[in-house]
Amino acid sequence: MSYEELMLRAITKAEKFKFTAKPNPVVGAIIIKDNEIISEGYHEIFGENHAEINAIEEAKKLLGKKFQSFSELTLICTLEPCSHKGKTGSCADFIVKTGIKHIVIGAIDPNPKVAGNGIKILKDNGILVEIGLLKHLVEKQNKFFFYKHKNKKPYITVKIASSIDGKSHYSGERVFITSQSSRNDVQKIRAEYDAILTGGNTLRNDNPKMNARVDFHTNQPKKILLTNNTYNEGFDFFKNASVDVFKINNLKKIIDSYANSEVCSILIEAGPKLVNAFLNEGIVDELIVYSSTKKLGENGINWFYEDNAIENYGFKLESSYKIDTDLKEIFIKNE
Ligand code: AOF
Ligand code: ZN
Repeated sequence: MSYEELMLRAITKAEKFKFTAKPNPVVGAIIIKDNEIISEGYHEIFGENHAEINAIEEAKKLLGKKFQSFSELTLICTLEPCSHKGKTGSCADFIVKTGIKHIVIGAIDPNPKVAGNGIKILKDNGILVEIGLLKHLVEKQNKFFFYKHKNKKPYITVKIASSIDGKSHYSGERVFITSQSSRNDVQKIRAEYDAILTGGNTLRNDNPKMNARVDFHTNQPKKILLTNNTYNEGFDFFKNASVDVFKINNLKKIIDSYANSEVCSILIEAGPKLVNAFLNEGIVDELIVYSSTKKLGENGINWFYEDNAIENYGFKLESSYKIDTDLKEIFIKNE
């Protein structure tokens, strides 16, 4: 296998751990001798071993059997090995100690704690380092992680469900507008995000749980509540969850306060007032609209006040497809 084929294998197999590694990036590492794979490792679970450590531990079991010294081996890893002593220790230092002499890296880690420092440790210790193989795939695979560090803010998506006449709900009442299949789709989207944000009105009207109810293992999103009123922690939203609560004033500041946290992406599920306030601030990157064929009529509350509000907020349609009789449209900020 060529280095490129091996890198592709590491990227592909790392993807399996997307929901249990988040908000960390998924990372894969493969150790080879000449053209033979000696071992593989992945960052499987948030807070646990990084990919390189898993690969090295596996290789150690074969020392003296399949190879005589780590200096005979090449390590291929999708992301730059970390330099910081985070939850599990520095991968770069760990690699140096093994005596590996050749490393092929996909993308440089954009986390300011690492950002080239891992590569420096490797090079300073006489390791031959090649950088950038299939970099774009690694960046795409960890879209939220790269976005957060590049833009110093998490990726923000707003999700709304609309009736055919553009309404959100009846005043103070919970209604299900879209089909069960669309609502299942929302659960999967929740699982992809690091945090879910809602407002006090939605909390009081709907008593939503806002967790990801999916049939696979996922790290549950953290929760964020924006409210100017007193609230009661008896709401389902607070059950088994860590919740950050903010007063609604400077939305941009609230989002920016996550720049140095582990949160790389936030899904906003709120009512028209808060959703429009976020869109007005220009800090939303993506808008997902589920539209049903149901009509709410005159007593329904409008999502938007203009017909072409979404375009006026600067979004363009990225994709559109049917879910049962509903329509799911994804809009991306036009930059
Ligand atoms: C690696 N290999 O497999 C991963 C890396 O909190 P920690 O200690 O788990 O560190 C998380 C950070 O480490 C994460 O933000 C990213 O910069 C890097 N991820 N690095 O060498 C890995 N998952
Ligand atoms: Zn590491």
